[in-house]
Amino acid sequence: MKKLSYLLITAGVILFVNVSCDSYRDKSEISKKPNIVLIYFDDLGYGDVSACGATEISTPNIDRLAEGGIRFTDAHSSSATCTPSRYALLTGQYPWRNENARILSGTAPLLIDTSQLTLPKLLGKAGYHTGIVGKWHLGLGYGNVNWNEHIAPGPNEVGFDYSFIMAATQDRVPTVYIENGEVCRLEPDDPIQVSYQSNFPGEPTGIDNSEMLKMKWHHGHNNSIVNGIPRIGFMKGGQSARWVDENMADTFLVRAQNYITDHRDEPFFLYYALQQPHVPRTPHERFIGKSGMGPRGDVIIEADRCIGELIKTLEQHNLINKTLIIISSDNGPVLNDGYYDNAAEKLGNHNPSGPFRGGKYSLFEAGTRVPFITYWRGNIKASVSNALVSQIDLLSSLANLTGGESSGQDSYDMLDLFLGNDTTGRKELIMEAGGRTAFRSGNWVMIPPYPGPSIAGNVNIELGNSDVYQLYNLGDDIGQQNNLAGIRPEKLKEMIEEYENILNGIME
Ligand code: NG6
Ligand code: CA
Repeated sequence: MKKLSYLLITAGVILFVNVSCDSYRDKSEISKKPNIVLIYFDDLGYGDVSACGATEISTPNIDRLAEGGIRFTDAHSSSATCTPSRYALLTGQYPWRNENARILSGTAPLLIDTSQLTLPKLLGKAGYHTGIVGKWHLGLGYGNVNWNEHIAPGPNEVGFDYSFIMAATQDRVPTVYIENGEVCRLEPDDPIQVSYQSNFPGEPTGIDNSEMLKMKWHHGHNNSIVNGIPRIGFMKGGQSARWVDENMADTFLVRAQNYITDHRDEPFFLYYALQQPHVPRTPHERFIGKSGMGPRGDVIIEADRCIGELIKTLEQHNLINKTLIIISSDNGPVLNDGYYDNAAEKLGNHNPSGPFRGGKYSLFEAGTRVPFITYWRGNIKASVSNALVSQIDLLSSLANLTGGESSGQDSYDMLDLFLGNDTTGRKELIMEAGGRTAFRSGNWVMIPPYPGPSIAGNVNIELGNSDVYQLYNLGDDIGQQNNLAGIRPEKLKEMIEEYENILNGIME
């Protein structure tokens, strides 16, 4: 009996020691994991950031991160528009693999399958608390959701523990904030109705009620009027829930700051998806006139200031050395994207596309070449990298950083590059714009022939369409002016083969 109880006690002690060691080890490993803050702009061009060469506008807070971290000069979003880029960012999968990954309406169903691996899911499994604050634009529910009930599936069902979002874009209805699937400040006696087909009888529209507008529409954007701004889509009700555009930057900032404060004692991942400088550009009055370039410049300054405030919050909680900050944009820039806001008229010498051709919607370089900065005080050494980088690689790279599961297919583990321990970038990349794709390999870009206008008239951007193949060598032609397809047939053939192999799933 004595022997037995001795044995039991010994076993118990061993068990106890093992359990406590294990839990200690888990805890210490988790506490070594940095927080991750992903700051994602909407339509910010490479040339819109002073650290990336802009001289007519000043973005001191982004610049501080760029100068103390790694500034990538050849980084790409996966698409020249929003939804596909965000899809790729969160799933690590090329958007052209999913034919529904196109600019979504405000009533579109959730684009990401709830069984798919996502960045927040893998970070959640690796011990992180995960939150999104800002623009979603990846669809909600099963389409045409009832906005007056719990809205699901959405961000919370694809891995985010916390969400405070706008459903689609600032110019699309419904113009309300949604927190963890519930429309904020909604009164039950004033339910929300949304349609992208037809107006609700008696509701004013941009076409019929121009006297109510404080911002005039140029193309599209002439459906329901909210806050004096005509939108895409029709909406009725939910008066108390409607956002005030001029307060949106502050609203998202405060939510993002609160998220950091609430989760300061555990590893967290915050996806801070800024709405600027997408249309409608509505700076708070504190920022009106600050850029001298009209609302587009003013909201870039506003967003830069928000980033400064967010960094202060991290500093106040002593988290700045424990946080990897990544800044980028979902696609290239556009000036007139549907409203008269003087973006083109007041541009002066500013060039939002930097030295690159095209812009948002374009297969040319400025469609997807965007600012990209990694910053981790005390851990990343300041440098500038010319390596070819894609946002699609964040998923596998952050999986490596945090010990999480990675996807393998399109997303490569480039952690060493992102942290400055290696200088080797991607070899190749497929860019997407409105369902069209182009191919990058080394310094070479190949754009297959596509029908359609070469310039999108309304937005005045060269789309990259042509009757013939285009082949550019960015090594000595960064502005894509010399089509070499005719004089380098062997290179063109090689590029087409490599491109088709990837499209057809034949990997090297
Ligand atoms: C386009 C809108 C544009 C913008 C874009 C989405 C019109 C005429 N144009 O259809 O204003 O909302 O969609 O931008 O409606 S994105 O950055 O979210 O992809
Ligand atoms: Ca965008």
